[in-house]
Amino acid sequence: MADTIVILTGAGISAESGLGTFRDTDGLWSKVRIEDVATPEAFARDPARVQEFYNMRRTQAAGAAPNPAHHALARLQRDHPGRVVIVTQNVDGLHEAAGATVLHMHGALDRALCAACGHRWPAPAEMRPEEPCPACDAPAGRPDVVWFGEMPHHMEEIAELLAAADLFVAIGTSGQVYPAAGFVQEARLAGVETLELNLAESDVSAAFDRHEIGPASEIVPDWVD
Ligand code: BJW
Repeated sequence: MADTIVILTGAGISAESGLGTFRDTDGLWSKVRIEDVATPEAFARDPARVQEFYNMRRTQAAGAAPNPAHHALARLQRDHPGRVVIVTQNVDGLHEAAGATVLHMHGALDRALCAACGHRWPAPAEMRPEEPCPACDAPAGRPDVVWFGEMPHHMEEIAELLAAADLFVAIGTSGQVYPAAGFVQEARLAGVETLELNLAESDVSAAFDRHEIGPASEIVPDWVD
């Protein structure tokens, strides 16, 4: 095994747990418009619509269980302490449910964030349009997720981890959303080996040294074991 591995996961790793992806046929963005639910402007315009969308997603995630791909990554991390970093764009919590520790670039469905004071707290199952902040009492509670135009989390830490890694692996992500889509280039510039695991070729497959095609529940355990 490579000395240190940085693994980036996307919606594809949770597809076989029953959670829809965003851009596949029948994906979430074919049913709702990004501009209606996944931007700060959408929340300012219609908080009820946005909370309803994320309440639905929170319910779905709470009813989902990790699949063999999540379990395989948790096993890899446990068997190689300090050498496997998992960065996820997913907000579903299935990596943690499998026992892994992950960096959440795009936030988490089970947390709420106060748009007025920045306080974070565990999200109730059903957030209200004017969810009160427990710290400052402003009716400004929103899902603690990263919308378009907002800065993803842990960016400096991820850049340092990528530059110091021996292997970068992207699993189940379409490579259409930045900055995560640029990690493969960052890794290559730093001389890091790159591997993509995906159900199909993605927009950025050609940028990887190697890629394996297949469902995550099969190709991730195969790669780990
Ligand atoms: C399987 C499978 C199976 C299926 N097994 N595989 C540079 C150029 C152009 C634009 C930009 C740029 N830099 C930034 C931008 C703007 C924008 C952007 O990228 N736009 C593009 C659309 C062009 N980026 C941003 O706005 C980001 N912020 C930012 O850059 O900030 C900079 C800044 C600077 C200064 C001040 C302020 C800011 C933020 C992006 C936030 C994305 N948010 C979302 C929603 C999160 C909450 C939620 O979940 O609702 O994140 S959008 C959505 O896309 C979600 C995902 O994490 C993200 C990525 O999607 P993912 O995971 O790749 O899923 P899919 O559906 O696209 O792909 C699924 C894949 O799985 C496919 O490849 C399948 O084949 C595969 N698959 N089944 C294996 N069984």
